[in-house]
Amino acid sequence: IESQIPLESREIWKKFARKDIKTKEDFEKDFVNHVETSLARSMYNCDNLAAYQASSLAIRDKLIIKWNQTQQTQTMLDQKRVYYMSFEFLMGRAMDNAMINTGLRTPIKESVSELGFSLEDLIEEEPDISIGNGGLGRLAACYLDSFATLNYAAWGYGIRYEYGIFSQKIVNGYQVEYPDYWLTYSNPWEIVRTEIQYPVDFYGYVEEVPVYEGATEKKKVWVGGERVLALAYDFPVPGYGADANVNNLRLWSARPTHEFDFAKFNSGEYQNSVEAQQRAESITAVLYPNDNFDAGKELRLKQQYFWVAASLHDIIRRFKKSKRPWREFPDQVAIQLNDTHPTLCIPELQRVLVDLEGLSWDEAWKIVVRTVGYTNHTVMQEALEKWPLTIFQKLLPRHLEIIYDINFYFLQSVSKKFPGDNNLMTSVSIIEESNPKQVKMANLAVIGSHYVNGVAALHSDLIKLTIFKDLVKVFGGDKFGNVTNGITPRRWLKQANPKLAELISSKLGGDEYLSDLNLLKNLEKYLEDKEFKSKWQEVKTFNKTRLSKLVKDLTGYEIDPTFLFDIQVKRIHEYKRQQMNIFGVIYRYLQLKSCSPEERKKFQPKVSIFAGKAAPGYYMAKRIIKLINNVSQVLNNDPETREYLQCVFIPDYNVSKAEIIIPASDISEHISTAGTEASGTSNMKFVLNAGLLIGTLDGATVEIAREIGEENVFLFGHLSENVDKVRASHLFDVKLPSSLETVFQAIDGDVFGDSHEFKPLLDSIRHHSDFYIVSDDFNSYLEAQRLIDETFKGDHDIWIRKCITSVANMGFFSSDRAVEEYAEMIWNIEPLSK
Ligand code: GPK
Repeated sequence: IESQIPLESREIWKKFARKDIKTKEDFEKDFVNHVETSLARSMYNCDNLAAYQASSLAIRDKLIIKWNQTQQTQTMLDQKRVYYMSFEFLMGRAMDNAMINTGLRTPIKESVSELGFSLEDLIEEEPDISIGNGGLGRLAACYLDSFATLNYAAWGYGIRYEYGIFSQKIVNGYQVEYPDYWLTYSNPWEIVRTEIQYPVDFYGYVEEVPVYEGATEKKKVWVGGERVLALAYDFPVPGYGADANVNNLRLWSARPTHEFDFAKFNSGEYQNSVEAQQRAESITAVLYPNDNFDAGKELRLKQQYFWVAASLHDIIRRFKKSKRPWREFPDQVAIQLNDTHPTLCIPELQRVLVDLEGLSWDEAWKIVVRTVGYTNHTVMQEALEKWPLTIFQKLLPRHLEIIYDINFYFLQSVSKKFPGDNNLMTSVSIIEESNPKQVKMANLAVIGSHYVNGVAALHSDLIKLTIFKDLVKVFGGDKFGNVTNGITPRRWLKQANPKLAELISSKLGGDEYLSDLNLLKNLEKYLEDKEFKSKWQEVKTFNKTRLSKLVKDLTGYEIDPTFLFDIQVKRIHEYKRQQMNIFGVIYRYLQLKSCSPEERKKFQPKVSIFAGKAAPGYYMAKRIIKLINNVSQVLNNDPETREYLQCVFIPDYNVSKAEIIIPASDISEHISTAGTEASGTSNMKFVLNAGLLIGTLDGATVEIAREIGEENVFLFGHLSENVDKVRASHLFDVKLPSSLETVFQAIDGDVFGDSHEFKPLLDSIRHHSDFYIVSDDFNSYLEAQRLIDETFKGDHDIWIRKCITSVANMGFFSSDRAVEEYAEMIWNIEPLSK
C-alpha cells in the first residue's frame, strides 16, 4: 500500500504503533487517559456520563486499531466489495454490543467497578442510535453485524440524521412526539472524516456541449443550480469473536460549500447568501417517521439523491484506485438497494458512466445492471415510492432524462417481445400516466438490477404474483427470488438475554452457537433434564421480573411476573392489527365481568403488553394507541378483574427497550392480515428468546412454523390466498361475529371513555368494508387465545418443552445464514481469509 512516509521514518511509526487493549490494566489506563484529556475532566468530576464516554472512547480506540487492519487487508486483497445502501439503520446502543463482540465485557465490567462505577449504569447513559423506523432499519443493522462477523468486505452507507425517529410520550393516553436529538452529548462512536467530502448538486438545467473541445458531435451534461457538501462520518462495526474484523458504516452529513455566491455578496446580500448556505444542513436534519408508507415529499427525494451521489462518488473513487477498466466494475463492486429508497443509484451510475466517463449507453447500462441488486420489503400499494414528474424535473433534470431513456429502450424491447400488448406496456413502464404523472421507483429498481429478492418465502412468491406480475412476464421468473430475513444472535440472544445465553452455553459447552446458530439443535438432548428445565423457567421469571420493573418505571403500573405475558411490540399499523389484539383484550374483560368470582378463578391470569410508535400523521394508528391506553386504565383499576387481566402500553419503543421486552414474553403476537407483513423479524427474536407465537400464516412466521413445528405455534386466521375473496365478500355488507359485536357495544357504551374517539376505528370495520378482515379473523383469533390459556395453565412441563424445542430449531433465522445467501446468490463474493 502506498505511503508518503519515507522508509527511514517508518521505524518510529512502528515503534509507537498504537497497541491493542488486552488486559484490564490496558483498559483502565485508557479510561483515565480519556477522562483527563479527551473529556478534560478528572477523578473529582467524573460522573456516569463521563465514565460512559471514557469507556466508549477506550473501546472505540480498540475497534479503530482493528478497523485499520481490516481496511488495509481488504485494500491489499483487492477483492470484490459489497455496499449495502440503506436509508435507515436502527443500530440501538453500541457500547454493550462492542464489549460483547470483542469478548471484553467481563474484564471491562471489573475494571469499571474498580474505577468506582457500575457497568449497567454506564450502559444506561448511552442514547439509542435510532436513525430508522422499524423492521427495515433494524434488518440493516443485523446485516452489518453479520458482515463483520463473517468477514465479508461489506460496508453500509446511510444518512447521519441529526434527529432520529421521534421519541414518544403518552399524555392522557395520546401519543405526543418529541424530537430525538441524539447528538446532545456528542457521539463517541463516530469518527468524522474531514478529509472525505464530496460536492452534490441539485436543480439547474441540462446543456448540450461538444463531446470534446471543437467536436461537432454533442453530448448532454447537467449544470447544477445548487451545491452542498457531503461529509463522511464513520462508525466502526465490530464482528463477533476476539479477533474478528471491524467493518465500516459510513453516514453522510450535509454541509454548506465553501463556494460563495459572489453575485449576492457583491449586491450587498451577504446575509441572504449565508442563509442560503445554511439551508444545506437541513437536508440531513431529520428522518422521515413513516413506516410502510410513502409521502412523496421533495426534501425526501433530496435526501435520497444526496446520499446516493455521495456514496457512489466514494465507491467510484475507491474503484478507480485499482486502475481497472470500467467493464470490471461489477466484478469489484456489488450495490444492494435496501428497498427503493436508493434506486437513484441506477440513473446516477448511468449518468456518471455516460456523461462524465464517456462510455456508450449500452456499455454503461450493462455495468449498472450487473452491479445492482434490489430487495423489496412490501407489497402494499401505499408504501411503494412514486415521485411526481414535476418534483423530479425540478430537482434532478438530467436524471429524469436518463430515466426516460432507460424506459424508452426497455419498452422498445418489451414491444418487440409482446407486440400490441398495451396493458403490459402501461404496467411495466417506469412512468405512470396518472395525474400528476409519476416515476415508479419499484419498476426502475427491477429494470435496473440483475436480481430482485423478497424477504420471506411467502412474500417473495407474492411479489411475483402481484406488484411485479407483469415484470416477471418480461424478464422471466429467474430474476426474482427469496432471501428470508434473519437476526443477529449476538444482540438478540447474548446481549438481550445474558441469562439464557449463559444457560445454553453451559449445556452446549461454550459460545460457539452464537456464530453457528444451528448448534442450538443440541438443546433437544436436554428435553428430559429436570434441572435444566427448572433453570430455563428461572431465566424466564428473571426476565419477566426485569420487564415488570421497566413497566413500573415507565407507566406506574405494577404487573405480576406470575401472569402470562402476552406481548405485541412493533410499529402501530392497521395491517399489523393491534386493534384486533385490543378487541380481544376487551372481549376477555367482558367475559370476566360477566362471571362469578368463583368462575373467574378458572381464568389464566394474563397481562397484555403493547408498545410501538404511530407515524405522526397516521390518524387511525393514533386512535389505536388511545384505545389501548383507555382500556389499560379501566382494567388495571378494576378490583373485580385486575387479578386476572391487565394491560399496559410501554411508551417510546426502541431497540434498547426491545432488548428488555422480548426476553420476557410467554406469547407474542404476529397477527397481520395474511399477505401484508413481508417478513417480520421480531417473530424470530421472540422465539429465540424462549417465547411462543400466536400468529397468522404471514411473512416469516410461515417458515418459523416449518422449522420449529406447527404444533409449537398458535396459528389462526384466513390464509393469504383467500384474503381477496374474503374482502370481496365485504363489498355490500360486513357481518360482525357476535363476539366482536359485544366488544363494539361496550366501546360504543363509553365503557372505555368517550366513544366518539373510537368511532372511526369501529366504522372502518363495520361500515367501511373492513379491509384488514378483522371481523373474519376475530373468532379464530379468540380460539387460538383459548388454546394458549389451556396449554399454559395445563402441564407446565409441556409448555417448557415447546419453548426448548422451538429455540433448538431457530438456527435458520440467524442473519449469518441470510447474509451468506445474499453473498452466494446475488453478490458472488466469498468471505476474506483472515
Ligand atoms: C417494510 F416497506 C417497508 C417499510 O417501509 N418499512 C419496513 O420496516 C419491513 N418494512 C416489513 O414491514 C417487515 O415485514 C420486514 O420484516 C422488514 O421490513 C424487513 O424486511
